[in-house]
Amino acid sequence: MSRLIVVSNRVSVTKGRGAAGAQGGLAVAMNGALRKHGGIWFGWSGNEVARFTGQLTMQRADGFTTATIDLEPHDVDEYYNGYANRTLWPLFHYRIDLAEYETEFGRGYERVNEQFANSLVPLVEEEDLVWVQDYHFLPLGERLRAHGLKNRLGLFLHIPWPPTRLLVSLPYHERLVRAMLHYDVIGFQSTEWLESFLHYCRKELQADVDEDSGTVQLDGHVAVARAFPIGIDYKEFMAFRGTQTAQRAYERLAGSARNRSVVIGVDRLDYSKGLPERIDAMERLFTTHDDMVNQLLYVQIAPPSREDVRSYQEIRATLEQKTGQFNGAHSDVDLVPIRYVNRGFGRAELFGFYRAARIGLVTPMRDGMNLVAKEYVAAQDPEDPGVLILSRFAGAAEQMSDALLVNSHSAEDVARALWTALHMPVEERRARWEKLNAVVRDHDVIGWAEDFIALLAAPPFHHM
Ligand code: GDG
Repeated sequence: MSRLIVVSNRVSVTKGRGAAGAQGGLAVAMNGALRKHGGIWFGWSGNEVARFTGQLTMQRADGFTTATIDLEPHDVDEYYNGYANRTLWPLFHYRIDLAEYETEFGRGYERVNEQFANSLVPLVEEEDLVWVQDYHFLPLGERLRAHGLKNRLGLFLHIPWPPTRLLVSLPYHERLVRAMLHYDVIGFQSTEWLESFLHYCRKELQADVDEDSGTVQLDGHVAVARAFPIGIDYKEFMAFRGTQTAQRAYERLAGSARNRSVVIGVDRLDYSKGLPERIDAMERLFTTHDDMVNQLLYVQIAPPSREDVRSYQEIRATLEQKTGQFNGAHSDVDLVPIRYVNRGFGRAELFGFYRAARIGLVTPMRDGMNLVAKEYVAAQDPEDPGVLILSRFAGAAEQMSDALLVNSHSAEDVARALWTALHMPVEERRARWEKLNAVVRDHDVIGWAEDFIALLAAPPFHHM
């Protein structure tokens, strides 16, 4: 079996499956795959140094090695806060109004990709499989080839792929996508993103595209693009069931709701997640139906993220203002309808909160997949499950058609779904939940990683 080299912006070692760990599914999946295959997890240390040296910090983890490098502050600004989070993230989430096109960001991004390639190449052995994660490293495959690497190179994109008409607004978009085609395997979360990518390659690059196999040929390179919908670590998550921490969290939320039905949202504080729009939907529901304040409690957990980026500071201010206004208008002396919580919780606690909620409100404006939808389903009581309201603009909607699928842009539509969910009979809730749960259970993150690695290891080489 070939060794595995994983590359991602940050590296995260878990203490083994089922540990109380605060890490998400991706860390668990990468740790699992690396333990199985042996190899190296390579990324940025998270540290800044005055002068870039490319020096590697190697550490032995359980069954594999981590290798990290430090970056200079202006690299972090231009590559990470800049090109990754102020250019690509908004553009790929269809927010060209927020995308910032700065030459310096692009230069920093290319520079850091080159630094990564430089430091990584000496670590790679002949038969190793190299698996690169996400939008931070779209051109890394091409950089590695430029250093003469002949290994199998794979890329998985965790976020959406934008429509061609939006992508062409990015300066040097052709160069970026051409560079991507040096990977052998390119994975997307859903067939929608995959199709957008293939469309771009055909239309803008005049590549030879075979839609059925996902094969893209250009200048003698052959890349295979496929959808690999990511999942949660179902077993790890289910291990929280019946734990004291989960039970206590459940009781704390259910008890304090005082007979109101709990609606829960759990999201990084990000403009792609549709958080202000949720309050608009609540507003619609509360103004069209009397007495909602006695029936619904909406709990939104929203740990801040990317606080150095202005659009994130703005979305936070907007949300604070809207929540305050809503609560001011609809509260009573002894009842507040929205609890907006600006911090993170442990995963066991999240399990308890999900279970206490009659409705899971997952309404991003755009999302690669969305794992909260899957966690919410997994945490439900099979006898008395809650209802998932899911945006049709999340990658997860392709697999989770038994949720109440909504247009997250329409306050009316989301308000209607909230009403329907609140009144849904237990038989229908069970029937929907059983199908959703089967999807979440049978397509977990372990299988996702295995499927990707199998394709990366399988097809013949085409390099010239
Ligand atoms: C990207 C893509 C894709 C949230 N709050 C807390 C907490 N979380 C955890 C959730 C969930 C994870 O963070 C969020 O995952 P999502 O999938 O919802 O979203 P992104 O962070 O935007 O992730 C996304 C994903 O990559 C994987 O490919 O699905 O589309 O955007 O696991 O539970 N975890 C803890 N406390 C919190 O307060 N412990």
